Amino acid sequence: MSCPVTGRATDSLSSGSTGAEPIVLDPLVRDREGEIARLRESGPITRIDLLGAVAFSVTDHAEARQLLTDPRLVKDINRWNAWRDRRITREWPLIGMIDAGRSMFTVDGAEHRRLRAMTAQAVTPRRVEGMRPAIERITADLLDRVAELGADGSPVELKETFALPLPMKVVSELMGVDAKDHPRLHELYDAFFSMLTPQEERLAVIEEMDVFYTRVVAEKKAAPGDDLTSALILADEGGEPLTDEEVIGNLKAMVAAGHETTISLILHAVRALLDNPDQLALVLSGEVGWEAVIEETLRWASPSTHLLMRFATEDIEVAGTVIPEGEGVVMSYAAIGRDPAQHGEDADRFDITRTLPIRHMAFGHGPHICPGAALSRLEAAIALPALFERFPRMALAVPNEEIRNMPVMTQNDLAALPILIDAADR
Ligand code: STR
Repeated sequence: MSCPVTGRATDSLSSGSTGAEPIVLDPLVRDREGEIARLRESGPITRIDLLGAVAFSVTDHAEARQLLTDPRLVKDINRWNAWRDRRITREWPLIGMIDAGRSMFTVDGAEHRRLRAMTAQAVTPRRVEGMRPAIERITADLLDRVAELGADGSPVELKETFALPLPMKVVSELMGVDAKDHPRLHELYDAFFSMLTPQEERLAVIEEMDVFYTRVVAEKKAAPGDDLTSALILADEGGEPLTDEEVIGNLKAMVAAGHETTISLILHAVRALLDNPDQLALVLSGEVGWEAVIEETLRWASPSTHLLMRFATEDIEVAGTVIPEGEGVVMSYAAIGRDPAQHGEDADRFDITRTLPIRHMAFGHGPHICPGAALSRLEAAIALPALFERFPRMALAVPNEEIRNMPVMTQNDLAALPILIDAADR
């Protein structure tokens, strides 16, 4: 069998790591659970092959926690040997995950603190809480549409109708992106993340996103609004405002992150509850709260499968392995969330009755910890109860095993989630 993306043999996909051979990750994600299990078996630090780029994967909670605060690991792609040697170029399908312009996502140290401070200031708990009415309104409107589509008993595709539009509407409202641009943005992000997109097309997509966000920033400069993009333009933390490139980079990062990851959180929570009716009953009766559902989903079905990438600025020894200077390090959050040393021997099980707080790392750790965590939790805490209150007899419209991941290596992205809004005999 050969890989449809690279044309290379994929026989090693199912055999896992043999000795010093890196684990070859499947760009089509045909067996996500199997891949996580193989990573866990060869952790805590193992080598993975991502479409021809070999990197170190961190699979355990303790090592991840340690490395995420280690200043010897940085985001600067110029510290990557493979990039410096031109073994990896813009032709590599995952390049957009690393070479994403100057933003708080791609810099470290004092520069990072400067870029991040203004965003952190802007995404205050008050501002997030202030989004509540908007999120409630958006949720209610989308649910009306779901009800309409499913009224005749036919299946409704919950990703397209609910989980996908919600986060884009919310993050756009926050950042000041116009609703008329949402359909195109959805297409662009689908093409950006899918490993089936020809690389030439992906580079054109990245270019179009840059043009788009450059225009948004220019418009906000001309006519500032009550949005975070305008706040980033106007902020002058210690007399040093952000450059246009930095504003554009931060805007891009926040829309991409706010959109892609929250879809995943909502869809996986719904899927897991519908696949575990006994647990859903505990939630619907009020015995277990939505917070437990959300935190368990983040742990068990981390929206970020592999976070690319950090680079070793010197040899780093961790858990008996040396990560040599210039090598890339990937945080494999999907595996980290399943670490039995952190979550118990049944870590592979979805179980909302775990004691809170569940100390997962789905939002990362250290200086780059997700600045949007509170917003995504709020979105899920509004969307999930609203959905199940509206459709208490909802059920999966296809067997759970038939639900597929998108051909996306870094994100836990479902292709679709068909549901029946009123399955009398669930
Ligand atoms: C996508 C492309 C882009 O224009 C900017 C960014 C920066 C933020 C990244 C985003 C990326 C991909 C998804 C990420 C997000 C930060 C959090 C999110 C990695 C590269 C996660 O999946 C955790």
